[in-house]
Amino acid sequence: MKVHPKYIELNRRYEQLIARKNSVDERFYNGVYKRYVHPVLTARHIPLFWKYDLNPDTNPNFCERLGVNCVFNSGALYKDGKYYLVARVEGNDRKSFFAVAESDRPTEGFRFHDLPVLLPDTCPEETNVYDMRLTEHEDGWIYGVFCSESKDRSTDDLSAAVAAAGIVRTKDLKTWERLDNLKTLRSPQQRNVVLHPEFVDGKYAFYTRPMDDFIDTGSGGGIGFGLCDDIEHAVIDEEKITSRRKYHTITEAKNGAGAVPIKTDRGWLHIAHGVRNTAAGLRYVLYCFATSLEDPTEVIAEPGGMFMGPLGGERIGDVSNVVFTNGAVRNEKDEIYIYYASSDTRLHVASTTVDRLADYIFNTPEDPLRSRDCVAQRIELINRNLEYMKSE
Ligand code: M1P
Repeated sequence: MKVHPKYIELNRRYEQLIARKNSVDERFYNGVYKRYVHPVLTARHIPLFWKYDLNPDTNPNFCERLGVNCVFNSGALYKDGKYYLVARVEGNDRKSFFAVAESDRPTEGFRFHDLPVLLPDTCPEETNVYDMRLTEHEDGWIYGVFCSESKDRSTDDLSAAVAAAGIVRTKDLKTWERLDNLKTLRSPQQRNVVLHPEFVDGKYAFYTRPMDDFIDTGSGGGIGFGLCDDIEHAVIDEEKITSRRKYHTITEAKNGAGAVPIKTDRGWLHIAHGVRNTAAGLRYVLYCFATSLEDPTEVIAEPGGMFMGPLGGERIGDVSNVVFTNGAVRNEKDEIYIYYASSDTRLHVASTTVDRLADYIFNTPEDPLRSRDCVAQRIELINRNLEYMKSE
């Protein structure tokens, strides 16, 4: 093969990037999870042959033909010793698509499969797709539930859009079968829909995020939950709001499910996202809660405030002041890896264990919802510590 000299240089840099070791970022400590120095996926992780025409006869200047802007919100799966990410890749043309990257290590070495995912074209109106959650369901399939976005044709507003939940399934992350989009009879729009990994009352169970509008959730009260009989033509009649948006909290503007919940002896552990408005625009953070094993709609613990917010360089990107997750995995050592994106630009990893995450969720006090009560809560901790320090 005849190659451009620039290709040789860029390919050497690309291979160095994939081989780069990651390490815990020692500047950060909270006892709950570890952050890492390098992101696990960025636009630089995109193979050169996705962007350049490699033939010097047709590309003598070695110009990018199809650029990629960023790689971020990723579904995640741990299977047979391998870590899989189904990332949201956004081309220079603003359209997002899905691509699978894999590694045998959770924090480094992710390499994209040769081809991105070409979804079966069942929705002619669909313009954009993003944020796939991967659920290894007890029925034997791996499901991908994602946002399917179409133009809202009911108005003249050029940027008006409609968000729905698209559903695909696969056994090998290579061949994808498209099912009908989820229909929620009482909510006009949906984003951040997650399929629960087990049947509930013999039915498929979804966490939903009802919205009146594409950006504003409007009367959508928070994270919903609904059951359906037929996953191939999924319809949810009744959505029960299980985790409400609350005034003057991190979920005041939006409250959406994130990663597929992790089952433990003490309950289902959820890592979700909350959004509040600020003078500088929306701020997205992660937060956690646990639901009962007997009834996954019953919240049994919810620490006050955020679990993770954007830090340092994570604050800056195409949509600044955002951390977002749609994928976390647990391995056989009970380690948990949370794949989170910062500012809609790049994908990072944080690590913890089942025990630590449960300790955080069950032993962090709830948000008392008023400044005065927050101070009282903190004084109680301080007084206990002052007493303890005297006793030493
Ligand atoms: O830009 C921040 C996030 O905005 C949307 O999330 P939500 O529906 O909660 O507002 C999504 O577009 C998400 O991909 C994005 O990261």
